[in-house]
This record gives sequence, structure tokens and C-alpha cells, in this order.
Amino acid sequence: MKKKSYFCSLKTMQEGLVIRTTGNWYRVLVDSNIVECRLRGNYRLRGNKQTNPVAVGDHVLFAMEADGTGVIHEVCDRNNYIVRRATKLSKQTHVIAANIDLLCIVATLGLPRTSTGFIDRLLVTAEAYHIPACIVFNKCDLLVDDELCAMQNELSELYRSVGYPVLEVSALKGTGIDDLKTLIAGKTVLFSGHSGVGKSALLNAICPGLALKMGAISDWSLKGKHTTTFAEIHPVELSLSATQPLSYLIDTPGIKEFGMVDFTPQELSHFFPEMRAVLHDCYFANCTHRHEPHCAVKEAVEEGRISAERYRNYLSIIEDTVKPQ
Ligand SMILES: Nc1nc2c(ncn2[C@@H]2O[C@H](COP(=O)(O)OP(=O)(O)O)[C@@H](O)[C@H]2O)c(=O)[nH]1
Ligand SMILES: [Mg+2]
Ligand SMILES: [Zn+2]
Repeated sequence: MKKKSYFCSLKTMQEGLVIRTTGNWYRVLVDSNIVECRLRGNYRLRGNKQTNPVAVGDHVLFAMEADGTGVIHEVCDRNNYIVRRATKLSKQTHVIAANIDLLCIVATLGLPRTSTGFIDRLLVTAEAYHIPACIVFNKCDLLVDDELCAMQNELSELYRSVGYPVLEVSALKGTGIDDLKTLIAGKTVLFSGHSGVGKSALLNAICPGLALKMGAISDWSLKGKHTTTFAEIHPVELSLSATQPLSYLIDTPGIKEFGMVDFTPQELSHFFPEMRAVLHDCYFANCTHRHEPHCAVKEAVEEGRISAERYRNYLSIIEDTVKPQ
């Protein structure tokens, strides 16, 4: 269970969910009330690797002040969290969100084009942080010719075969939104994907009352401009049934990539479920599935049991991110 504060009388403490962070203020949801909180002055960061001590999705213990604001005394232990790096080379990380039940990767075939390399990097990150993931292909209303439809079917089939739920939806037309609601019901869901794929549009389609600002086409094609500025949790009622618990939806603004965890080459294949399933058959126990003989992963790629594209992305992630040994 949650870790209690050692510093204050438990009687004065309340537990709440952080749904928004802006500078030094944290918006905390308690039942259906909102309390604006600050952090206890002498609060110490856990280690010095993270720039923010409190992130959306955190459960916190706080005490009310006379002026109606709160002071956070303790951040409860996290089930998981996902980070990004301040810069590519930076050692410091920023926690985007904590206690995530589902990572929803929003991708599009066109306007903009999401590469499988990008999808696979997010999937690997989700595997490494123990967060279940699904892929939502948005803008399926734009699949106007046979070639695009075939490409979409192939991609959906690829990720389903690896074991991830895949949906094809259109936020614009409302297609597939009920299936998406069923998938996210009662969960804390982090929506991620390139700017312009329609994350805000999807959240609006799920819950029109949110009225999130969406980017005009020109906003995202002129790189670097982002319409959403803070990661924020939106508690929504999906009204699928009378007893449905709330879902907590997180739009990730302006985040190009998550910080990849540091892997060794031996570890990375464990984050590809289809490789994890065969790697115990490799001749070498520490096989990196590149140049080694009698490699079960390479054999599976040659025989078409593992996608050559996923394998290429695996090699590319090794090149980019794995620490030299
Ligand atoms: N054709 C089409 N356009 C969409 C769809 N969803 C979003 N868009 C458009 O894509 C652009 C970016 O959407 P937005 O939600 O701001 O993307 P975000 O950056 O991922 O939050 C906007 O112009 C939306 O109107 C869709 O399903 N179909
Ligand atoms: Mg947005
Ligand atoms: Zn191998």
C-alpha cells in the first residue's frame, strides 16, 4: 500500500491524486474536490537524477492550510513512471507521469507519417517500465486508396501478432471511438505520439466536454510549435455503464520521445516480446542476436516468424542507445 508520512500526524493528512503541475503548484484531486498544493519547503528529491519530485499521476499526502491551499508532505510509492531527458545527452530526467495503467501510442500513416522505428522505441520503453501498451492508428478516414489500406492492414497485423492491442480509428469521423473507450475504461492512460497525430482530437472525441485545443495543420508542419503545454490528467466519465469508474486520461504535450532507459545489448531483446519468446534457444546465453552463430532470433527473422522490420529497429536501437560494454 501507500507509504505514510513519518513527519506529521496522520490525522491532518489527506491523500489525493496530482492531476496537473505548473511551476511550484500542484493541482490535487480528492474525491471530486480540487486543492491547489505546494510542496513542503524542505522536501528532498529522491536522488538527484530527476528534475521534478512530483508528477501527474502521483498519489500524495498533503495537509490543508488556513487559506484553503495544501502542502504536500509525502509522495506515495509509485507503481511505475515514465521519464524524458532534459536533453539527449543530459543525465537528468523529468518524470512525465506516474502510475500509468496503459500507454496508448497514437500513430498515423500520413500527415504526419509515424515510423515503426518510433512506435518500437515507445513499445520498448513501455516494456522496460512494465506498462501495458496499445497502438491506436488515427486518421483512418484518410486511407482513401487500396495501397494505403493495405499498408494499414499490414502494420495492424504486425503489432497484433506481437501481442499488442491495435485499433484503427478516426477522431474526425468518430470511427472506432467506442472500442477505444472500452479499452481505456477505468484506467490511467498516457496518450503519446508525434505532434499532429491527433492526441488532443482523440481525447475530445472520447469526451467532448474536455474541449482541448487542437493544432491547425500549419502548427505541426512548421516544426517545434506545440499547442498543449503541460502534461495534465483529465478525469473523465465514459458513461459505458452506470457503475463505470472514472478514467484518467493524460495528453502528453510537445514530447517527441521518452528517455530511453540504458540497456545492455543482452537486455534489449527482452523488451521485444517475440524475441523474448525464442532467445533461450540461442547458442550463447549472452547472445545479442547480431553476429553470433546459431542465433534463434536471427533464424526466426530469416524464416519470417519475426518481422524483419522489427528486427531492423532492434538493431537501430542498439546502435543509438545501448551503453558500450
Ligand atoms: N483527417 C483527420 N484529421 C484529424 C483527425 N484527428 C485529428 N486530426 C487533425 O490533425 C491535426 C492535429 O490534431 P491534434 O489533436 O492537435 O494533434 P496532437 O498534436 O497529437 O494533439 C488537427 O488539425 C486535427 O483536426 C482524424 O481522425 N482525421
Ligand atoms: Mg495536442
Ligand atoms: Zn541470438
